[in-house]
Amino acid sequence: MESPHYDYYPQRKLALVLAPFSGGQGKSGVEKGPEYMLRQGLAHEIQELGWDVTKHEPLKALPESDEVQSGKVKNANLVGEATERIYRTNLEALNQDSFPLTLGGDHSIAMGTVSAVLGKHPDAGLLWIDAHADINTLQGTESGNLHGCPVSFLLGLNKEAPGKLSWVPSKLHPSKIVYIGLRDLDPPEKRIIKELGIKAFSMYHVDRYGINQVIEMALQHLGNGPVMCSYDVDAIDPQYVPATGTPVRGGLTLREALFLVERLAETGKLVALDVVEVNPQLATDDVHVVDTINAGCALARCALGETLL
Ligand SMILES: [Mn+2]
Repeated sequence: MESPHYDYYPQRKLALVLAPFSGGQGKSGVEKGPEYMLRQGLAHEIQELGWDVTKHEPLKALPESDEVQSGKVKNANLVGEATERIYRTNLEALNQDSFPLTLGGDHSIAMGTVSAVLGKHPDAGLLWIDAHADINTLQGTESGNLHGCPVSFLLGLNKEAPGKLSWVPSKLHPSKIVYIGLRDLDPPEKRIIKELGIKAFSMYHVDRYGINQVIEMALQHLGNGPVMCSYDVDAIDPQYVPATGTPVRGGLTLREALFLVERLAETGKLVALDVVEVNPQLATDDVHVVDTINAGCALARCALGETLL
């Protein structure tokens, strides 16, 4: 493997953005993800890879709960407030030529991180690695949990965004997102993906072509511009990552999961990374916590230049 370089970050500055947020779903504990990954030594490990790391906490003093409920969607104002703060922090980092690494938190935070990348790089492609498509609309969502909806907001599929969610600029074009790892979609989500012609590699495609060809096809689809990766750890099989809110069996092996980000790093085109849905509180024993936190940290390190040789 070629030693990773970063076309957009010759100075190797990195903004570590902590997003301890759980308002996009119903299980508590996912807000502990960043703290656990930091305690594992992640910031230091990233420094060892040659990055100059600054820490950012945009969600300090965030209201604890949402007073207003909008229809069947839960915590619209809270999610709106949190994601807008994350957006501002990430955009500022990008404008200062810092790589934003955002640690979640649930996946609703990607409304902020992806919008920031598209604000800085309007031609950026988005790689969404996940067991779920997270593309439910306000009409389509069964649960009302906004962590299942960020992509629909980014694409502008909701005519009217409730409450404080109205800030989301919806600049993502359907041709600029590619999914990898899908295996648990709601029927309306499958319809949207087909109708919009969104490139999606499910676990079927991983089995059919192998992970190497899947990532090459995904990169080819996104073109030669900058690439952001929003990585939901539930893309990885629960055998390796048990402590996450919505585990689905039959996922990526740990090596496949790490290979994806190793390969992304190798392209030199990576501009931002989210690692989300790490929930140490859902572990049934200490081994589960350790496995999950280790996997989350390894994803970040591999994306930031760690190689096996
Ligand atoms: Mn997700």
